[in-house]
Amino acid sequence: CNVCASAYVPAATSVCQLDSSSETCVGRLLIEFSSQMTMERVQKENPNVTEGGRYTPPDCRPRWKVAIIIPFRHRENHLKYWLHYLHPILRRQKIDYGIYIINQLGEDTFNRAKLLNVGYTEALKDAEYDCFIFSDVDLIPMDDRNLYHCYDQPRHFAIAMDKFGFRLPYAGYFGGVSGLSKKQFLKINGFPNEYWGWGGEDDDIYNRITLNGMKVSRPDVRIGRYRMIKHERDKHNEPNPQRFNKIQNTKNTMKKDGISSLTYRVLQVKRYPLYTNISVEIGKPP
Ligand code: BGN
Repeated sequence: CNVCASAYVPAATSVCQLDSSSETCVGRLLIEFSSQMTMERVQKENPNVTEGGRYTPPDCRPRWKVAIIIPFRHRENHLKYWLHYLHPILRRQKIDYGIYIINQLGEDTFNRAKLLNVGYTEALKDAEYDCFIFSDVDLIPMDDRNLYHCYDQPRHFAIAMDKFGFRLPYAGYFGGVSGLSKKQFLKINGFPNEYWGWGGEDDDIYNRITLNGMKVSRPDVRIGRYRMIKHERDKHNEPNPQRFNKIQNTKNTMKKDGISSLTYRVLQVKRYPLYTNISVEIGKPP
């Protein structure tokens, strides 16, 4: 009936709230990494996730559209656990999201922050995201009240990791899992591209935030708890000896080094059921 169809106006659904329906947050979670995990199992557990790792809550209007960006190389086993735990958590949180794995091709020195800049840029080619959450692949939240969306100020989520005795290792720590709205991200010219190897890039991002008049927002310490999957030190990600110097210079470097100066080459975009995998060449240290 065409007449009926055109006359039908769907009722405006309400803005997502955590107490608004049956499946809601449960609080503290049991997180362990000893059981065998397979991608097939995780796929069966998450039939509502659509191709490329996308999900939208069916019963409410989400405030944010969130791209979750994971810098990656050779951590397939960690990724299975991450997807196994995070998809159900994000669904309970009623987040509208997409998962982007940014895979650094080749064996040159790893560059986490540059991969995060690539993730920001590539995700925006997919959809109009207005919130970006940057997560390491080995960090699993232990409480689903730690909400994966954006806030008035740049957010630091991973504030109480098991390896640091469930507290911040230092007041300005911004590592592990963090989130910025598109506006916040652009205000700091994105992240630095020039930190090759381990360490300091998160401190540089923290500096960018405070130098631009923002401050970091954090969850309650009882809620921002994380388990890290234990692993050996990665190859080709040695501690960067330049990091001590570089973090002293953020004020001078941030204007030219960032999303404004990003160059890279995408070699492959592959959409899997639970995530989108973007393989990139990002060059090597000068
Ligand atoms: C800091 C690192 C961070 C890292 C944390 C936690 C540096 C810069 C020179 C002091 N910063 O020391 O990148 O996330 O430890 O491991 O090394």
